[in-house]
Amino acid sequence: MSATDTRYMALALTLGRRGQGMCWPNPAVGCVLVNDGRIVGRGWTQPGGRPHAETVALAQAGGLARGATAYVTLEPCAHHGKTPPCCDALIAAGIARVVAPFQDVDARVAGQGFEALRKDGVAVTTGVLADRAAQDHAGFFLRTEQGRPLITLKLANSFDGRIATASGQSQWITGAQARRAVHGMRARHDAVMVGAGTARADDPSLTVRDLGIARQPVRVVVSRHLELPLLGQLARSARDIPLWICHGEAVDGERVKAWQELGATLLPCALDGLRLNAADILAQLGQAGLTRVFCEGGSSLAGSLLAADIVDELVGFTAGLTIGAEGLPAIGALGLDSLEAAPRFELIETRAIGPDILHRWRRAF
Ligand code: AOF
Ligand code: ZN
Repeated sequence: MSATDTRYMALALTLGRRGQGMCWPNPAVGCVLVNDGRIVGRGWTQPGGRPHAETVALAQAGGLARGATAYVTLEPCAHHGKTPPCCDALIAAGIARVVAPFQDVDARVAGQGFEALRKDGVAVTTGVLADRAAQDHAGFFLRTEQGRPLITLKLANSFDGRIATASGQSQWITGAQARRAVHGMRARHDAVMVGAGTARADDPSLTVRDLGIARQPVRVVVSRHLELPLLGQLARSARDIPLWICHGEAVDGERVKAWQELGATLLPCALDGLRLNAADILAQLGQAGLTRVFCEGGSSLAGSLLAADIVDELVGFTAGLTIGAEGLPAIGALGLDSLEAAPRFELIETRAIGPDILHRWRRAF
């Protein structure tokens, strides 16, 4: 592995991240073609998952792909899906060498892409920036291997961890810059998820605004009894932007019908005492194809996800005001009996954002 390989792979990873949130259930892959020290093609997985990154980069390079090195952020696919295999396309274009971080976890590929390339005389180097690539593909890996999407839990709260006053006032705790940053984060996820309490209290639209993105994230609302306002923003836009509602199995048939008529997709989930089972919610979302879910609370849903130990990343926006013990806590009861049982996270970033602090944490293993 050389410094040159690392540099071009870093570029391919940056390009691949452009597809995050847009190409589920496929992974967001990046590809850079380099011929004689010159970049001749760049590509990333397109909205909806196709064309694949390599196809885009090869089309750009044309004849200049002959003899080039392809830096791809995942093993090139070997299967005949809706498009022909990328490894065949790389071979046909005369690519001399492929550099990738690791094998694909999709059973249809799983080493067969590398094998086909080597068999045709293409040199293959693996292991380049594998840690970084594993972070970027974490959602795709989790879905493929564990059947659930990656979960980022975002909370915007006061210095003392409150998300509203006792009377429910919450707009606004954090500033405009932090709220804008949230739209950028929503865009990089396949879905934005909230609990029913938040949907009722805030009447959110849960869309990405002012960023000109190719595909809006799915809106997911978790509501055991399907008690959501039929005249709110979510209901009004359910025909245009996907709205999925996770609910308990025994719900009022009229409500089911009303939401279906509005265009929502209903996902029945198993119960866990009085709440929906958090692991089952994620299993349903994984089954439906989601790889990256951005949960924006409220406290009850945040508590369920954390208690089930299925939060992969925490994003906190902390504002310089205090609300006091009577305010609504950001995270509901976890039922811990000792500190050892508390879900722990490792700090990955802190940054001032306007008058607030952004901090990001990743699940400690
Ligand atoms: C690549 N380059 O850009 C992506 C790949 O449904 P299909 O036919 O599009 O295949 C989806 C699978 O292809 C997906 O599960 C993963 O294994 C791979 N994704 N492969 O060579 C790409 N997005
Ligand atoms: Zn492919």
